Amino acid sequence: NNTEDREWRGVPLSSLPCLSADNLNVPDVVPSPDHAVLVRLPVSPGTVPLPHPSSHSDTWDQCHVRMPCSPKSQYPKNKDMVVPRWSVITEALSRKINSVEDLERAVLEYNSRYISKWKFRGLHHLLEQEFEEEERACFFNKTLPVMVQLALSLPDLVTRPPPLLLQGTTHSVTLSQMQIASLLANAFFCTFPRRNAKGNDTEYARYPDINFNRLFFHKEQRSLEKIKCLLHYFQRVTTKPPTGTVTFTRQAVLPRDVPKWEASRQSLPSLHVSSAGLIEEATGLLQVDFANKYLGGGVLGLGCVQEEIRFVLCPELIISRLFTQVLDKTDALIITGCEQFSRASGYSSSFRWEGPHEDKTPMDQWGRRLCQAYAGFKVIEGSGGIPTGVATGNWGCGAFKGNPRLKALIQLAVCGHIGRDLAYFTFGDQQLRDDLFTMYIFLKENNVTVGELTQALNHHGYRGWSDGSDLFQYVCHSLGGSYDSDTDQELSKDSADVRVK
Ligand code: AR6
Repeated sequence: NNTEDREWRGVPLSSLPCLSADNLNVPDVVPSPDHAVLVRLPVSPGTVPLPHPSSHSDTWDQCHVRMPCSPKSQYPKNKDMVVPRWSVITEALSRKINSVEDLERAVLEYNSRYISKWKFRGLHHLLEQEFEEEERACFFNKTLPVMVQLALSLPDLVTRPPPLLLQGTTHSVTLSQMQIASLLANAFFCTFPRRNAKGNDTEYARYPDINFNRLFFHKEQRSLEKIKCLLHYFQRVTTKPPTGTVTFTRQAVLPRDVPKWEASRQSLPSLHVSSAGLIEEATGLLQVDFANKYLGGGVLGLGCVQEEIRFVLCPELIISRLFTQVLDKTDALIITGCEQFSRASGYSSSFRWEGPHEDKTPMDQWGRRLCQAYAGFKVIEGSGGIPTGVATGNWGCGAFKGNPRLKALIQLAVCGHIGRDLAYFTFGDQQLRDDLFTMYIFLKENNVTVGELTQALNHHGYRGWSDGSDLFQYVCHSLGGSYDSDTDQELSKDSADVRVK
């Protein structure tokens, strides 16, 4: 069909290499000092993986998640007596919970320091005012009791604490979806110790929040919609246990391994640029998370943009917050295998939960869905197959107020350097789609390398051309094109017509 009528430019999306049974561009799941596999291998398709080791083995130190069920987690019952905190948790959650007040009371029994601080106003509003009586009854009588069981099965399901993914290290953790569900149920009941205290000198100051108390506080509609996504997730995993696994890989690039971008002689990748479609719809590509350095950003607060929305549609992503120390500039987190449970519409304040999503993405032999969410583009060592294309968009250009034209060219250069194709979703912006495509044609026709493009971008920065509106014009000019600044008429040296923006 006619290019002008299409919502996309460049190569068709289907031509980009993607994850599939024929292209397993993911590393194998092999236990090693750098890969903690908490399930027993091999896993058999369609059955819930068994935990590994088979009986509980506790570790309570600074390199592992401090588990709520560890006997070392103590709680001052009164002035004179300290008891295992897990026994207080078990007792509090084993009583029948009929209302949000009951839930709040139970949670505060083992978080008594926060009695005057935590208020589950949002959860109250949703369950007691927005939900129909039937939905409310279903939650308190059916879903919640099974969620309690799921949370209290933690010592049987997660038989050793996951290691912390520390800054500067390359390390993976593989968990079953059911183990994640149990950990998330604990986050829902706010059982994780040492994760509530604030302040720079606290043990977990450099980790994201994990207990859900903050999410339950907010009454804004977008927060209630996020809670709906999470309640739907719990309803699903408590009625039909998921059978897959998920691998979380923290990948650190050492300073000496950071590419010399300006010297790169790689050519630019193939480009698909579209004003329609969303990153998460690009099945099989590496789906970029516009991440906060505290992974998940405001997912458990008021945040409701790309990252937070992705995290509530695929709640297993949230568990990365339990063990991922704040990301550094050259760190990436790669999550392979998560499932999407919900559908949604809108964005930010118009975000709405729209109902269940059946995720049909196929799995690999370890039960991981062939879906990867990336906060970084590097190919993981040990991955077979052809590097899959990257699905991305206006990274850094919403909450972080960056310039989409600059961010698009940076991502184009990075993909070129590492040999991945690029699918760029402009989130409805047709002008950006057309400008980017025209710029790309100019770069390709002039055989501009990654290094030359990077030099032009860096030079632009040094010269203080910072408002960005003239970036493509500048890049074109500095790479040998010419333009007439009076008429805004842009001509490349090979007379490609670059529309000026
Ligand atoms: N698919 C394609 N493009 C999208 C999508 C999507 N699903 N969602 C949004 N966009 P933003 P940032 C486009 O603001 O500036 C969070 O709190 C849309 O044009 O999420 O990097 C994180 O935790 C949007 O304006 O990314 C961080 O703290 C643009 O992408 C912070 O925000 C940028 O989306 C990151 O902010």
